[in-house]
Amino acid sequence: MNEALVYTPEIRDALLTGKPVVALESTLITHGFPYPANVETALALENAIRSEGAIPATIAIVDGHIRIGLTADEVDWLGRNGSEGVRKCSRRDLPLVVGLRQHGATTVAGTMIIAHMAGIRVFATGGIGGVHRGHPFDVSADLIELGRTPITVVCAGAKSILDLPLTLEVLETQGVPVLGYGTDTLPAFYSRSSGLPIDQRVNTPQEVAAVIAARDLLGLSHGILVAVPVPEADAMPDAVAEQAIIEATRLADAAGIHGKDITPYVLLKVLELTGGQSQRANIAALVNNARVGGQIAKTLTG
Ligand code: PSU
Ligand code: MN
Repeated sequence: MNEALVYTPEIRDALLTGKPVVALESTLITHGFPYPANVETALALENAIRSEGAIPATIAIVDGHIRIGLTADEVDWLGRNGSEGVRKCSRRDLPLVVGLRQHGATTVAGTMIIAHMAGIRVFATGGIGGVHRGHPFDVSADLIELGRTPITVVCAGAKSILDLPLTLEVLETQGVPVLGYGTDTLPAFYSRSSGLPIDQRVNTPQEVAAVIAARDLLGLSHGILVAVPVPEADAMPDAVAEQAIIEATRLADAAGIHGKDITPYVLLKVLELTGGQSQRANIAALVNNARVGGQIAKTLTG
């Protein structure tokens, strides 16, 4: 056990006794959805993981302490504080928040680093960061982290606020296998397909586990991306999602938003512009990914 981290008793026991654990990020709570949908979603994800017989570990930083697992009250506190008093934490932010005893919500990159420190192998989320449309030098730290930290990240692809072809190019350069879970193409978050080919289709948690085992056997240390299409019933018409994304991206440019603020700004604008529709697709994708993450974690420990 890494004693620099603070575990809930349930997760400490699970890790010591080899039970399946799935990590969850906290940026989607503080910067992804408005209150109270953020808190409801975070708790729904924990329940989805439990329904598969695995244990959820929501990761965040409270007063400089890295927490592996939060209570429901703490999730509520994070959700109410939102982006105000809580820093969005990728790799470069972690020493700042820990060293200066701040509060932090972890991104995909931040969550991967901490999950790896904790000995957790699977992490479920919604969309990963990528290369921003029209800003090819704004490459999310998520992609670089996937290239160097051996965590399996279950996602619904990436939102088309990103340049998806360039995002796949960077993943290739970083040596990250992109598995399509029951699909031959990269899912585009709100819709089931971007039309872009993935590296390999897999259909079962056992196949994902076989790829993870081979990565370890070969002594490779990169992450693996498992991309799961949003459930059919909750997918959004491409044109509706696309129009909202174009408008949200235009508003971000016009407002001079840049750096780490772009993704949260665009996500919340898309949500406003499409009302309940994008939120429903978003939550459905997250819950579905949490279930798949639970199944993969169970297969790894079974
Ligand atoms: N994409 C989503 N939902 C999210 C994020 C991305 O559809 O909540 C969050 C994740 O925490 C991701 C981060 O790791 O945004 C990426 O931010 P950036 O582009 O600044 O690296
Ligand atoms: Mn960026």
